Amino acid sequence: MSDALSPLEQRLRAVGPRLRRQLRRLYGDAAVGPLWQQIEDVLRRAHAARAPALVALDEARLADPDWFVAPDMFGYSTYVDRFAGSVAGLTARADHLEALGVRYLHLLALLKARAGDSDGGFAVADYLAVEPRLGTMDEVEALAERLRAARISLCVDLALNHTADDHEWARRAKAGDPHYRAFYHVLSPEDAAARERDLGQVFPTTAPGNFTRAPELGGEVWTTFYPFQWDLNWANPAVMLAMIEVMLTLANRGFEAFRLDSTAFLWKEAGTDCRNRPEAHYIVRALRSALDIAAPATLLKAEAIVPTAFVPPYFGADDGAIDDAGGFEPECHLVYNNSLMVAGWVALAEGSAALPRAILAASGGLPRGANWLSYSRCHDDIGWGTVLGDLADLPAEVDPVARLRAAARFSDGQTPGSWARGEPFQSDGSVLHGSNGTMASLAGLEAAGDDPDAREMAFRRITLLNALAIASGGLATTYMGDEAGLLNDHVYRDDPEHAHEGRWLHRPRMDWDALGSDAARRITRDLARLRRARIASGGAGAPAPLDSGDARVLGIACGRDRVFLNFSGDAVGIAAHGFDRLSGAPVAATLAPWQTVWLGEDA
Ligand code: OTU
Repeated sequence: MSDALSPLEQRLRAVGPRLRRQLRRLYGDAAVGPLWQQIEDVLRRAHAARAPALVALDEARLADPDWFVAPDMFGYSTYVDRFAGSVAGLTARADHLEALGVRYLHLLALLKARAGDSDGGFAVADYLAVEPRLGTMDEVEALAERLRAARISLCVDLALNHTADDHEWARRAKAGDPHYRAFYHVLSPEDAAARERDLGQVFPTTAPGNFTRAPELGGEVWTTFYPFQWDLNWANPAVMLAMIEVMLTLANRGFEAFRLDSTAFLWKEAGTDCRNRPEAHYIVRALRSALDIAAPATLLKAEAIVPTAFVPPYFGADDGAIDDAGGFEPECHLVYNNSLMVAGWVALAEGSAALPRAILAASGGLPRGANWLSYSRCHDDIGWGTVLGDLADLPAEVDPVARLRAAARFSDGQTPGSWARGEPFQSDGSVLHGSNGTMASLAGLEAAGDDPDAREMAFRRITLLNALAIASGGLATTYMGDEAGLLNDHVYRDDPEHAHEGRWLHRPRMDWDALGSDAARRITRDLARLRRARIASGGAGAPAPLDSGDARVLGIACGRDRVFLNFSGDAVGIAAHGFDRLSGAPVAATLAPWQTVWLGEDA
């Protein structure tokens, strides 16, 4: 009977139908039989090879699926080399992460990348090897164990949409192997031109177009991003099989989370912009099902930098438009709340809390065992366009594009009086795209120079945005160097592999000496206070906006507490009384410019 079955067998029975349903939707009934046999074989082998410590983790997390939706969850994201040179160097610096209270560590550019320019590691040459400059997979396995003992979960990127053009699969395709040629999309120049008309541009200035001539393949290969990033053909079941095997192999090395890069782009369909297609969701649900069977401790995190309305389905769906099966089908445990991040910067530029309030209101209703990943900065630009629809829904006299252009210009320091020192990304400033810059440079610390008042205002803005990420309940993740107030780094312009890529502006090397600076001490002190306040509030999970009584002030209910964020440079009166957990003092009737107040319930 069922209790005589091993946990794996039980999960194969319980979750297997969900996985097969995705395969049927993607590849049709006829393909599923043989494919399932192969996948089941991969699942069994992966589970059999899973270390006892990880099997124990599986059981613990199955019993507590909300384990990562906790008030004390706090994340950190970094390039390994920029943080500490190597995996060994990072291991030696783990104490810095522990001191910050980190429970979740996302390592960028860890896997073996393409030779030469690799889009910051997002052109992967071998998913199962560590970038040789950084160390070995054995070292990473030891790091994962070391971190697990400190309750820090290790996350790695799984770039699903593309491989590097020097990945083994691409090399075999170039050598004429039809099995691997079918791993990619190869089109005639005419078909590519026809498709191009429906597609957007992620890197319009440095990598225009979505196709690249590949003479060895006899056509044009689909390259949504850089020409050396070849989009995988997920309509080919062999790609699914290969990627499930990659993912489970990595899970067995001790990675506890995968950041699914560029999830929106996985499925191509003629006549569409090839973003957020229903099949892209079925692919992610298939991966989730495979993990739920063979490595259920492992989290999936979706990176979908798309308009707000398209984002929640990456958590999974019920009987919605993208699911005809009935019953909730989970997708990712974590999804980046990119729109909230963008909204925070728009709010600072406008001195108004209207946009983040709208995004918070649209960010509720999460399924169990799911949470937003909230953040203020990451390794990418701030892409303004994703909140256009949200602005269009707000009552305002100014048209949304004009509003975002104004926010972009402000962030890029082009507006008189702006404190921000960002730079336009993929644009000379004439079209709306993105902005680069570190948290500190965008918030005014660079422009402040030695002026103590201006520095104080910059620190408040930094704390305000950290408060937005933390009080809104998500797994708040700080980007390396922001805790130290690192400023824009212009040296990339001298590096031939990076000079064309403005995002390196905000990917500085960690300055370990700077950690002792006044700026770093102030920022980390405030971060620690925010974290402690959230833990005391008991808040985590879907956000809840609160009426603050003033359009400049964002109110958020966090657990038992109420948090108020003044996005303006004005002193604003609030009708709140009690005790501020951040300052440890009674709350004044007036919020100072850019002040954050965290009102404890036990006030
Ligand atoms: C992701 O980003 C990564 O975070 C980028 O660093 C990579 O360049 C890119 O994928 C290709 O692997 O489209 O929805 O700054 O927001 O490129 C995912 C632009 C993406 C990024 C965008 C992004």
